[in-house]
Amino acid sequence: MPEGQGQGTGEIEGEAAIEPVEPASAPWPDPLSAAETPVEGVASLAAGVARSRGGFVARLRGLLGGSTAGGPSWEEVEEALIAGDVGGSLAIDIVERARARRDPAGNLAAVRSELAALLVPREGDWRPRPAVPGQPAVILIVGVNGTGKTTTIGKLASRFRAEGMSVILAAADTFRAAAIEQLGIWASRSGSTMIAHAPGADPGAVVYDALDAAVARGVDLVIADTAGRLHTKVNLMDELAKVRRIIDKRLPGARPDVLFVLDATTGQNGLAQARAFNQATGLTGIVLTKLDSTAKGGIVFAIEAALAVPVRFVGVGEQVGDLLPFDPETFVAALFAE
Ligand SMILES: Nc1nc2c(ncn2[C@@H]2O[C@H](COP(=O)(O)OP(=O)(O)OP(=O)(O)O)[C@@H](O)[C@H]2O)c(=O)[nH]1
Ligand SMILES: [Mg+2]
Repeated sequence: MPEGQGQGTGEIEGEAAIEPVEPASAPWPDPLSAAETPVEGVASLAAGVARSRGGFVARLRGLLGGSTAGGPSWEEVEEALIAGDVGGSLAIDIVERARARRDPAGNLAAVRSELAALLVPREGDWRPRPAVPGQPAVILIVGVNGTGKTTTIGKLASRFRAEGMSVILAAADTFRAAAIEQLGIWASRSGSTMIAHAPGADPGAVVYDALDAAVARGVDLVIADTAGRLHTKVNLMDELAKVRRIIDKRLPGARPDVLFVLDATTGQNGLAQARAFNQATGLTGIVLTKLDSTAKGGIVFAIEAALAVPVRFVGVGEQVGDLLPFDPETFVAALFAE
């Protein structure tokens, strides 16, 4: 463990010699202090999808928006959808159905409606809930390397702390000491507690201990970080499946949320990733990060259509406030706003 591990972090616990930095007199920070934590850079969805709106959607508008004397070039519409990461076969389907609609509101409206229809219905205002009353709610965060998992956990912890929930962060990315430190900083910022073991420890054991601690203290929510891994590495995917099973073992019937964190700039490979993680862990939701950095927001439609798993949040920046709940109608409206 490097010298100074945990400095400036929240309460840190674990069997493997990570000492609490400041033994807190109260088990939880005053909720007021969490409420006072500035939620910087609160971003709007419209700003977050600005690149996509100016990118593939602007191209669609150019092709379909104006007078369509002689009819639009549907082939180019298909190309624009593919360029926006909607995916090849889906683009063909959308064009076919949009043409068949003969929408009195116009061809752009037809394509917009077909895209919107791909998004899976969901209850609004999602938040983690325990399946068994009295148990903590559990969120397991998974994804390939560098997609924004740990940052998303920090944003989620801040959000739910501000709503008055008590939160434990499980540092189950034991691959690097720096990963534990990074999570510790987010624990401190959000007024959460981190449960960590030493680097190299068994991630399942970290999650098990975090759940134990949550049950013992009546904590509302446990969010587990995991190491980024390539979806093609069988042994690493097996390890993740094991972590998932450990949650069931410690909290039978818990039905944890498993959120797959996808970097929106990844392109169609994101679909293959999502399928592999879904197979290993049974995804219940998706967080699409870095939407601010891409003009290809069409991946949202591709992934929901392929997996029937809802996008729960989108990341639109690096600050704590840059995580927005995903609502299909608002998303489509923001994309197609003039
Ligand atoms: N622009 C932008 N950057 C983001 C967003 N989310 C995360 N990032 C950045 O992406 C980088 C990687 O974020 P991490 O949270 O460390 O990613 P990770 O998935 O935990 O990485 P590993 O643990 O190494 O697999 C950081 O520089 C983050 O600030 C987002 O929504 N928008
Ligand atoms: Mg990480």
